[in-house]
Amino acid sequence: MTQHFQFHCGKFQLDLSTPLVMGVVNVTPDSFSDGGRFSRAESAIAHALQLIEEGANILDVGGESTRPNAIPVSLDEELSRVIPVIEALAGQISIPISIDTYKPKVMQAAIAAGASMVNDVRALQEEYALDVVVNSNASVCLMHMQGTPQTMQQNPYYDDVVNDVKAFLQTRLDACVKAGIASKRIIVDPGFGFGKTRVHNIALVQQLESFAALNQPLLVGLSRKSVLGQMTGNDVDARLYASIAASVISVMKGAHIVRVHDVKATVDALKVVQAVL
Ligand code: PT1
Repeated sequence: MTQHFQFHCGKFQLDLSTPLVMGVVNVTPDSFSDGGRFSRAESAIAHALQLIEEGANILDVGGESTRPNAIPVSLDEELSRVIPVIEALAGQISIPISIDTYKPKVMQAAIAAGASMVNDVRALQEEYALDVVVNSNASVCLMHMQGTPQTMQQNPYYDDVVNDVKAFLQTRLDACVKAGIASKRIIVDPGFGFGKTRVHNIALVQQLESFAALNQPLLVGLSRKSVLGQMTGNDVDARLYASIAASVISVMKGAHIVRVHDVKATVDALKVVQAVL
C-alpha cells in the first residue's frame, strides 16, 4: 500500500522508502538575536550545521516568514538574508538545500547559489516562477494556501477541505508537468495552517492517506503550529511534544517528508515509527 518514491532534487537522489526530516533554517531578524547581518548569517549557518548533526535529510532555508499575519519582506531584503547562507552551506554540506520562497528572483538566485529544491507556499503561481524551476534541475514542493499570510486566517472556507486542497494540488501538478518539470522532481503539501481552521487542519490529518491518490511524495509541516497550540493550550515554545505526535501521525498516514524545527527529537520518534511500519 505504501508508495515508494525516488525523489530527484538537483544533483541529489533521495530514497523515500523511509521518512525524511526537513530541518527549518529561518534567516529572519526575530529568529536570532540582532547583531547585524554578518552575525545573522553566521547564526543561521551554525544552526543549519547543528540540524545536520541531529540527522536532518534536507535543510529548508527561508528569509520571509509565512506564518499568519507575518509582515512581507522586500525582494532585496530577502535576497540579502538567504543567499549568503545558501552559498556558505552549499560549499560544505552533502544534503540538499531547499529555498522557502514564492519570489521567482529569490528562487533563481538561490538555485545559482546551490539550492536543489524550491519550497513554494504559492505552488509556483507567481509569474515566471514555473519558468525558473523548468529551466533548472531543482525540485519543487507545491503547497496549498488559501489567501495570503496576511489575511488567510480571517475566514477560511471550503466546500470540502480535503477535496478542495487535493484538487488544487492536482491542478498545479498538471501545470508543472505540462511546463516541463519531471514528476520525479515534484512533491506536494496540504499546507497546514495556511488558510485553515482547526477543523480544516484536523480533517486534513485524518484523511492524509487520501493524498496518495496524487501519486507524488507528500510533505507535511505541522511543527509548532497554532493548531497544536489550540489542542494543547501551549505557547509556540512549548509545542515540542505535540509536534512529535503530529510528525508520527503524519508519517503513519503516508507522509514521506516532515518539515520540523526539532530535528533530533523527530528523527528518534520516526525511527520508532519505521521499526514498526
Ligand atoms: C509548510 C510550511 C512551509 N510552513 C511547506 N513550507 C511554514 N512546504 C513555512 C501557525 O498556524 O507547512 N509546508 N513553510 C510556516 N508557516 C506557518 C503557518 C507557521 C501557520 C505557523 C502557522 O502557527
